[in-house]
Amino acid sequence: MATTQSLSAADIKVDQTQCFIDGKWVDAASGKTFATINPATEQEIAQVAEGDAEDVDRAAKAARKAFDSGPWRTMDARDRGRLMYKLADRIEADMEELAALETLDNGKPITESRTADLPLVIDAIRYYAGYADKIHGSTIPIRGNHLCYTRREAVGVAGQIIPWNFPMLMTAWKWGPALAAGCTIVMKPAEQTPLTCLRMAHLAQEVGIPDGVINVVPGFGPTAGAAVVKHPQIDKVAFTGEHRTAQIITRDSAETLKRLTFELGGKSPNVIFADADLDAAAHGAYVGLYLNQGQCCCAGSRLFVEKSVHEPFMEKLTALTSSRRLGNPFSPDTDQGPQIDQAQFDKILSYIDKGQAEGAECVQGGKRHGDVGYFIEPTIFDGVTDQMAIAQDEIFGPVLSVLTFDDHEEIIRRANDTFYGLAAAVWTRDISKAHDYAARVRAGTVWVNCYDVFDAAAPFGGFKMSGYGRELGEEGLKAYTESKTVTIALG
Ligand code: TXE
Repeated sequence: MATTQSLSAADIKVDQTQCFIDGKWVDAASGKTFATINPATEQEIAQVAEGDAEDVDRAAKAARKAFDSGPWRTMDARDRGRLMYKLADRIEADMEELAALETLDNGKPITESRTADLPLVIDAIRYYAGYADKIHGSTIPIRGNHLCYTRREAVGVAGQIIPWNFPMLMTAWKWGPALAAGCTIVMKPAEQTPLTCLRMAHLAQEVGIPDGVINVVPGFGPTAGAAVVKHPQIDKVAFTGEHRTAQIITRDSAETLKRLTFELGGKSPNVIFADADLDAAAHGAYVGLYLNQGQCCCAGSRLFVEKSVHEPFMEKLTALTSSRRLGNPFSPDTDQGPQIDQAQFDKILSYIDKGQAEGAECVQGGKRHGDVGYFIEPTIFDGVTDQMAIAQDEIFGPVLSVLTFDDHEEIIRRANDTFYGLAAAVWTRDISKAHDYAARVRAGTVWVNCYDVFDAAAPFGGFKMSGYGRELGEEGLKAYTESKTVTIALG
């Protein structure tokens, strides 16, 4: 393969485009395919099998068999862990190729694929591999002459539905705990970005993860996704995406009472107090919003700046934003690639129009970049007020809303004035202020004097409409287990 210096879309091999069911690569039962598009060029990369209910049914039956009759759940837990370590090693060995495939399908800059996505993917799988043989219950002293203990057992077949913003990372965050717990998997990757998930399935087979343990059915949400949600042999659904889709999933899964975990959107408040290190805070605000073209569920898209430092802070932030280089995601100098597709591109531009119409001041960007590919200039709106659409809605693009505040009590109230609750951040040198904010802000993750710090060991998930359940860490693992209580009469 060419080095990333000279890499272009034509150099990247796209070998897996079919459904992966019971260890076999197969066309969709309908024979239908759909195009996956390179968002930097708007050109088709490949045709991919368009799975539907029939394919999901075959995948669910294969996963059920692999769970009920083994070998996965019945395998020595330490051997399961060993296969997961092998998968992580295999991904590491193919890191350059996987990073390039991710950049091709998603548009994210190659430097980010290589230095952020891939290392986090490998870390998540290794972290959970280490858990495989450490999942256990406890003994409980109950009344009478009894021995009572709990077992932590795999929940069964896990249906996993993921979005397009971090395709490989979302695959790893979902496969890691499921595999460690002994679950088998039916995954539906996002229709915009199926390629790296399919490549990972190929690598899983190569390292010896048994047939039927991991099944991947590419396709669309209302067809393949809905079939996963409704399938009676699937025990749990783990979903990352929009809250409206989660509401549909909740309704569709009611019949079979699936265990559900949801990681949804956000409108995360990033609060800069006047006593903060303003250089660090400006950098945190910049990364916290623009990372991944602004397509992060935890993007710090409501930036609150204490009024007394608004001017110097904005100077630093706009200087950083002006230095941002947009363009070919395969260039190692590129900071920002295209948005994922036409629909997201149109949605973001419509919010830029709304911001202008509502009277916010667009101090940077605000337009399409170039005339090919879904590129949008990094955009900053100043003078935003709480009720404007750009302060309320998840834009999921490189559009930052700047608001100002005067005091501590006011900012706690305003930070919480959203129906989301995924993440929040605060920048201050005052430890009491930081602790008070961390305790009172209603969000699943709070960053103090930092942003976007992720670790496979630290739980991640939302309050309110940002979801329920947690991914990562021990809590993420528990979501793939059931607790069983065993009571034995003694004599
Ligand atoms: O999400 P969807 P979309 C937010 C973000 C974005 C908006 C729309 O604001 O602008 O959602 O993005 C599958 N049954 N986030 O339309 O539709 C779908 O095929 C079962 C935040 O891409 O939620 C895909 O695999 N599955 C978010 C996955 O759900 C269904 C990341 C996500 O798609 C389905 C992405 C159905 N009825 C978007 N309908 C985050 N939290 O990071 C769709 N899907």
